[in-house]
Amino acid sequence: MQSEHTYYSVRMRAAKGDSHKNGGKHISGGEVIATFSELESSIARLVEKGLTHSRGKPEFMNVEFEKIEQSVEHVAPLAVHTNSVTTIERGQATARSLLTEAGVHHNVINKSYQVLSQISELRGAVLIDVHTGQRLDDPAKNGVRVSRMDWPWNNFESWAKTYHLPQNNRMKEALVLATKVIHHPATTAELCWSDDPDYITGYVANRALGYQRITQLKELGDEKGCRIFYVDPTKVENLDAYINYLTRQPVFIHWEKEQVI
Ligand code: WAQ
Ligand code: MG
Ligand code: MG
Ligand code: MG
Repeated sequence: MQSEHTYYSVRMRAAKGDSHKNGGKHISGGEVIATFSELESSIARLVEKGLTHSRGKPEFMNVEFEKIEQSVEHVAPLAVHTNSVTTIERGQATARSLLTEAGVHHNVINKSYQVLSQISELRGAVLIDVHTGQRLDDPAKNGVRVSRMDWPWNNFESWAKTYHLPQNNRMKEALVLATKVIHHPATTAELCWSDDPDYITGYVANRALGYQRITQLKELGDEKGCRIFYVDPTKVENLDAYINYLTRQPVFIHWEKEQVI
């Protein structure tokens, strides 16, 4: 059974025109953790995700796996709340007020939206200094891609049933990412909406507020997405250590039934 305790990080990225490095259009990405026996099906699912994406037909795809040497950390999922809104204006106002509640000053929120408006294409997350509003990550890299996180399906399924939430793979992926990112003490909050033209729900996440879905943050058909991590640099030794956590530390989401009353 030794082999079932060995995990592999599996990653996919798909682009159109050329690879991301050479300025291609980001189509899709995906990252999961698999055991050796799950590798084949995990890879097949990621390839299908990239090949059938609403952002278009890829002309470049890279799929890779590598054995994980670090031990996997188990983290409980953030609590999910849904804020239903009927207009983008209400949705964006809700996002701003949740970010304020999370401790992000409105000047910093404004600065981060300015940074966002100057970016045409993202494949990962933008890191914003929560004290100054300055961008911390290297703009040449088009965002930091969080990796090495997953939520075993059975545990996710019983969680979703208990809370009467849809067993929606997109929400699962986003909640897994948000839970991992917020688990780091230097993350103050996250703001996200999809770059997929057919998906307009996004969220604000924070330790105290949990995962706050907002049902409309952009226009249907819009291919511009957003993922911002508001970072407190005084809570980590240096930026490399923070990015290393995001990209290298393996995390499994794990929900315990006993947590429910
Ligand atoms: N690490 C960092 N950034 C990422 C990652 C990742 N693993 N995956 C995606 N991004 C960035 C990237 O810049 C994309 O452009 C942007 O986020 C949006 O990614 O109903 O589907 O995968 O509760 O299109 C949220 C709401 C859905 C789900 C978010 O994002 C719900 C979504 P997408
Ligand atoms: Mg994607
Ligand atoms: Mg995704
Ligand atoms: Mg997308």
